[in-house]
Amino acid sequence: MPCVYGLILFTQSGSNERLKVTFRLYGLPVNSKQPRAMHIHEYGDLSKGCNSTGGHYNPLRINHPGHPGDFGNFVPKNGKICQSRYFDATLFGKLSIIGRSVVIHEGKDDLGRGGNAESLLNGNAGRRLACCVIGLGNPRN
Ligand SMILES: *[C@@H]1O[C@H](CO)[C@@H](O)[C@H](O)[C@H]1NC(C)=O
Ligand SMILES: [Cu+2]
Ligand SMILES: [Zn+2]
Repeated sequence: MPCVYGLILFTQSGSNERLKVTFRLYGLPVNSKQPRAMHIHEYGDLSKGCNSTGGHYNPLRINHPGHPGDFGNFVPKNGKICQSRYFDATLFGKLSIIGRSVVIHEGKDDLGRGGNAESLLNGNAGRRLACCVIGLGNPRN
């Protein structure tokens, strides 16, 4: 399994602004164009590695890929994923993602079109390569 490492930065200037997510991930196979799914998972619990982060964070009890942390698929370039995108997840209020986790998967997210029950839960994205807990950063940095 590749050793994926790096940083994911979440910034949102207010509860009515969109969340900007900057991915800087390294360590994927250099010559692979394999799309990798990324999601926010329910628990910030790494006691059994990425396996203890639970399923997708799904506060509104809806189907995949409608979850706030369904980031979709990322195709690495030279083993790296370096990009910023806006998403509907939030750092504010009851639906805050702080304390939850991000998981990058081995495979591609079928975006709910896989034709089975798992597809509407997790997009059949396969094994978990790496994960991290979403914590608070110092605003003065
Ligand atoms: C997590 O689950 C995978 C797949 O079931 C397994 O291969 C792996 O050993 C597990 N890792 C840990 C840390 O439990
Ligand atoms: Cu996931
Ligand atoms: Zn999902």
